[in-house]
Amino acid sequence: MKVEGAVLREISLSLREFFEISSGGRQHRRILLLTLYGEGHEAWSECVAAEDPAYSYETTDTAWHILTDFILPEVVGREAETPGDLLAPVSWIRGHRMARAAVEMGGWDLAARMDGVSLARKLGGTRDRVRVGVSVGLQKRDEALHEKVAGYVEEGYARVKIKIKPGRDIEMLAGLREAFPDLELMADANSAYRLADAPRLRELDPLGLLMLEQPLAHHDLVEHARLQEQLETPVCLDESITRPEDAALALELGAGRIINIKPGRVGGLGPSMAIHDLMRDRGLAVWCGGMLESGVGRAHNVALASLPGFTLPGDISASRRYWERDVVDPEFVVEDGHVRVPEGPGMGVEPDRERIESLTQRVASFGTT
Ligand code: OSB
Ligand code: MG
Repeated sequence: MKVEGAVLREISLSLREFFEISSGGRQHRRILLLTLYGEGHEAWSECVAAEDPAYSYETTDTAWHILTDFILPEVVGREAETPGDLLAPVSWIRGHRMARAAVEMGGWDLAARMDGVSLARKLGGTRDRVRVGVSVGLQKRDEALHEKVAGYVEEGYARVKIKIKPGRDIEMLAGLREAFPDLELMADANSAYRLADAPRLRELDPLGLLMLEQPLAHHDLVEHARLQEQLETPVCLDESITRPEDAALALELGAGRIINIKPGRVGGLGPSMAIHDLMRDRGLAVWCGGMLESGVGRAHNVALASLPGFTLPGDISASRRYWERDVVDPEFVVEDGHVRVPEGPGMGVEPDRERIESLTQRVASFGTT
């Protein structure tokens, strides 16, 4: 495949609701959308870097810098065998996987369009709809949390994930469990704890959580293994896993039993599938995480989640959970706890070019577009 041109745009989108995790909150998103032109097709992808360097060291601005100053000038105009090979000329760049992933994922959308198949089919997806959950940000009061969760249960989400931090954890979750005894419930700490908190985290065990996501710092794989030894609740890794090699090491150490795969975090769909395969070979479950994406990123996530090893509901919620109006048509909807996997060519939903144009804050173009 040859990428003849590329356009990188930053769009501004406001979340319908403030979203808070242990490291801080956000209302507005500054999202990078990438369009690749080649072989008579137009392919789309999204960079999941956030506004601040809390979840990852990458930000919207570092990704813009790495993409426009280093990656896109090298990738545009070159021939490549596979989407992953598009990045071969910039393999010397250290880290910056979210920036890299945007190009790789655009490459997959292009490859699927060249074959005239859906992205899900191109990746080897086997489902026509995927089970989905919702991620609920920290709420100041339990009443607000219960109300929010009740609303999502009403909308049919297959599981609910609750953000926690010290001071908003055991008692809050125990109250929620009492109110929703049969709900598929899990918690995500976004690295808010230390191994010394193990005795406290053990109090989660009686609550029957599906899993505890990323309790400790991203580098603390050995500490996660020590924690998992003391917990019945399965530990799920998110921030800790940025490469297939991290996943292999985590399994070797026993640092967790589940992995949340976010293609942006691990450098794209190729590495995501490698982690999926590694886990599946060992009979372990993965699920697809989210980064408050627009519909473009969500379309890629849905395609990935259609692979057979994604046996747990993903953080893939309806467009309405995030935005007053999404930037793709049709928007994503949740029915009976599932999102339908688009069947059209490539990511299978149409970018709303007029709306994207009206939300655009800056543009950089490369090659023939
Ligand atoms: O840790 O999974 C996370 C959002 C931003 C950054 C990190 C995380 C999240 C979420 C939201 O939990 C998932 C979604 O997009 O719905
Ligand atoms: Mg997480």
